[in-house]
Amino acid sequence: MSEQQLPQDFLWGGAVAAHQVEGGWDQGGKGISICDVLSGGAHGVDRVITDGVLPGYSYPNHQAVDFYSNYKQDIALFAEMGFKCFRTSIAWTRIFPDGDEQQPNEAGLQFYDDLFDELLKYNIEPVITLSHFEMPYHLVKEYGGWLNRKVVDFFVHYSEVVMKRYQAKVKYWMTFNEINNQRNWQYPLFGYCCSGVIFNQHPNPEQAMYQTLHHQFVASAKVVKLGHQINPQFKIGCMLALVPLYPWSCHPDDVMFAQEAMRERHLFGDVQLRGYYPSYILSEWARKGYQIEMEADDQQTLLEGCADYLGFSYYMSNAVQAAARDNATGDAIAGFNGSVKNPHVQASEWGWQIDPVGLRYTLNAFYERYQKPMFIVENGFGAVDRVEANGEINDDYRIAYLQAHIAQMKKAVIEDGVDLMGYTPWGCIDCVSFTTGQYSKRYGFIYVDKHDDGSGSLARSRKKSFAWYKAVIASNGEKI
Ligand code: P53
Repeated sequence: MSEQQLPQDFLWGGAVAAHQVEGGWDQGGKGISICDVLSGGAHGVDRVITDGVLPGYSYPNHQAVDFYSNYKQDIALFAEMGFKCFRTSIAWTRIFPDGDEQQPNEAGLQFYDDLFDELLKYNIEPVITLSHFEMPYHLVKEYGGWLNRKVVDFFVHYSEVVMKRYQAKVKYWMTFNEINNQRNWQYPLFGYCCSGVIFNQHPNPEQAMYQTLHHQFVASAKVVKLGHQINPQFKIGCMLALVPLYPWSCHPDDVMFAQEAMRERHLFGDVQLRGYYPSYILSEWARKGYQIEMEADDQQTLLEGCADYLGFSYYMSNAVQAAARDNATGDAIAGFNGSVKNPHVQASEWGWQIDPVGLRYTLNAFYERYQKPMFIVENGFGAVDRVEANGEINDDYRIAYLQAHIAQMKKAVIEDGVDLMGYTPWGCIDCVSFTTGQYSKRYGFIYVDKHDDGSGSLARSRKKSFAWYKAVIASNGEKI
């Protein structure tokens, strides 16, 4: 590698998740997943978690952008942009519709065989998340989600089936998408989508959150270990939402408070990449009197199942202030205690604070901490796009956002020496927003004609950013 360039094998690509693009929610023997019971919302209007699929609600994930039927055409467009990899997830409910079966659903397995073959046809590496907010609804109703230890075995069984089946097709895996979102337990959607648990419904919500997490940490470690036995070439990562929490000021109280607040991020990497619970969390549990149930060999399991790399999403930074430490807003994005608006950065229409330098800062902070390869598996700009009379979509704002972030990413790799595997912008094709359920919050290089009221032809078209990103990849990031 020349010192001025990104590595030649750098994995440029794009990212989505099964439930946000596939649709076909009841096709091919698929079971109901937790995102099939989420209504549509908007900025400031929460999605409703309904008790099963009910009449009178609209469920945007049921159809999404119908990638289930259109994946061949969509992958051809990814190939046209020059993708080296494509990140998506396997919908657990296509493989085990209820989650607690012994035998998998062959039609679901075949679907992903075909999908991966289509990618490999163009030399696009699949990068696969095992659990991206789409656990079987049955496991929530019957078992209470991940708070129940039995779910560990169901997940390990599912993971074993798919890792064995696709061992010759998929090399890059991740266990749980944004496992740390549920740390914001005040906001029901996060606990529900990460784990199928609404923490506020438990007498001690925070303790329930840590117990739930413990089960996922153990499951993640078991899957990493098992995956390496199935195919020693596998690279299995953890996946965190990395929103750095800056100190509001250089007042020592703010700096100390920001360090404490960052434990809301660090805990997850500390356990999954180092293999043990850090001292600060053990002290917190002792101080609060929390009893987290663990089995005798769990500590050994965590040590033996350290993830190979840190996959992460980066969209924004946040700031925290010691004096505001008791304000928990319960807000989806800035819901942490002490969160305050940063006056030095702009925000998107949805209030996500735009901070490209924060990406370089994050890459360095986490590389210094773990010394393991990193992979930016989500980054992007959710915006309303306008189709011109001539059909063009001039998304210069999206190009500007990605350009600025890629420039900082290059500094982190080239000037700072961070070991970075690749970059997959989020929602490379327009898809259903996770937090709001909207179609109108778009991220794609590829526009999909689909709207919040459910109308639209589902036709695909190339935005201005499509040609721009194609040139970025072709020049390995030289031309941005
Ligand atoms: P939407 C918070 C902070 C960073 C990333 O989100 C986040 C969140 C919300 O959990 O989520 C990721 O569609 C998530 C994707 C999601 C994407 O961000 O609400 O992994 O599933 O679509 C963008 O704009």
